Amino acid sequence: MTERYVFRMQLNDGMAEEYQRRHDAIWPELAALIKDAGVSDYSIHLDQDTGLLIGILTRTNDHGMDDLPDHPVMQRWWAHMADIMQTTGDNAPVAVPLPRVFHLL
Ligand code: RM4
Repeated sequence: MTERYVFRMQLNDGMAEEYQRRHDAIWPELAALIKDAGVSDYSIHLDQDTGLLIGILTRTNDHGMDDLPDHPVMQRWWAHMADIMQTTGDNAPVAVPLPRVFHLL
């Protein structure tokens, strides 16, 4: 069984090109880490007016996403991204879950 998981993050002003550039060069070890945690079909969309980032992914019910923040590769990626995103202070991006309010199949 899987579920969709949707969350928001916030990009700093003027950083859209840089954010795109860094994600075009996503580290293979980061992609592998995320996939190995049971995540697939992961997209991030950008509101170019406000810098709002919306992450949308599918994850297995027994996903290991909760362990990712402590992983060295994740920690390194977040340190790499911290200058262009809103963070909680320890490099982790502010990431707020967005509950579903509508679904048409
Ligand atoms: C984002 C942010 C997220 C990560 C993606 C790949 O900018 O760092 O935590 O899952 O990149």
